[in-house]
Amino acid sequence: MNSQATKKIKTNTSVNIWLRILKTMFLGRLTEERLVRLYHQGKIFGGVYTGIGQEAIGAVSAHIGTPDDLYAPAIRNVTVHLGRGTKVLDVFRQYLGRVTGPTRGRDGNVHYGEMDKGVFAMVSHMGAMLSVLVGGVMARRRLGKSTMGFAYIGDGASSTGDFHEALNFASVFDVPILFMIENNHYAYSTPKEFQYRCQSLVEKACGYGMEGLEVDGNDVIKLYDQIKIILEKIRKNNRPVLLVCDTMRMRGHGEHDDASYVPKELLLKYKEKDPIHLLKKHLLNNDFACEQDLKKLEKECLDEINQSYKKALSEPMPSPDDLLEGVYAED
Ligand SMILES: Cc1ncc(C[n+]2csc(CCOP(=O)(O)OP(=O)(O)O)c2C)c(N)n1
Ligand SMILES: [Mg+2]
Repeated sequence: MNSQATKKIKTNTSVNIWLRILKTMFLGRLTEERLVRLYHQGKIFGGVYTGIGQEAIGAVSAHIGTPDDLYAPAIRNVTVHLGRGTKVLDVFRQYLGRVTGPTRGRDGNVHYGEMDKGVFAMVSHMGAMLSVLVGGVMARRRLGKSTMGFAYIGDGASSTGDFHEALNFASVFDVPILFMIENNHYAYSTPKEFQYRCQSLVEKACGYGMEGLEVDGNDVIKLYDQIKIILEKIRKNNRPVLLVCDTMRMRGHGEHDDASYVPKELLLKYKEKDPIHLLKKHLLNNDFACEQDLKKLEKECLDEINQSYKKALSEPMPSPDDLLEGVYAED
């Protein structure tokens, strides 16, 4: 018998949530790896923009919110959708343009959301979702809910006017939002040195009179502990907070981009800090799980992906007759 199987598995109050986060990261990673293959086989009509290497930020924050909270994911946040309960099946339906999917085949990649799970569909303009989220959180709170918001943006998006307006407005009007910058060092091919001249993006928080913090965005344990503390403060004080998460985009901007402009050493450094690898190591080294458990979990995720892909493929595309339905406001 393998020595791992005989090890006594320990537990603490956080192990269950870490395992749920790991499952979301497995699902996100394996789904996106499949989408990458499908894209290069010419089976996806639109673009494929992945969050491979950045899964932890979305997965941790999705699992930590309450059902009343609102989320505004960006292009790399499949783990926000999956963590809030979207089925892998719906992700494949979306990318394969199926009429059964979240946008009924109107869109073929990231512009989908699930309002019943508190997740906005994104618009592509960098930073534009931030004010939508601020408004959404304010509206829900006026209806008597204790909603707070989770916003995700890139280092590049932090240079936009929309970023400035939304953070300033949220601070002035005490809107409880966790603004997370996923600093993956590149905005398309623009390296961070050409994006900002402050030492760290966290310095921007001070200009809005809000608290700003930095965290390793690939380390689930640190992220979870830090976000938990921040959320308690946000809910208590009704104040927004800026959290800068260091991470790395492990593929090109999209699958049409080979990212040849990114130094190999930088990618190697972050490969060692892969969020899934780090969490698995933590669980195994502390005997919170054994190899077999983790392999089983990963296999279950892969099975779900295989079945979902097959099912989505068997479903119809939208009919040209009603393709404009829902595109323009109806009478
Ligand atoms: C206002 C605006 N300008 C340009 C673009 C084109 N564009 C899409 S993503 C992107 C780079 C985004 O970089 P970053 O914010 O760092 O996010 P990342 O892709 O690294 O996650 C650009 C320039 C856009 N969508 N919106
Ligand atoms: Mg970036």
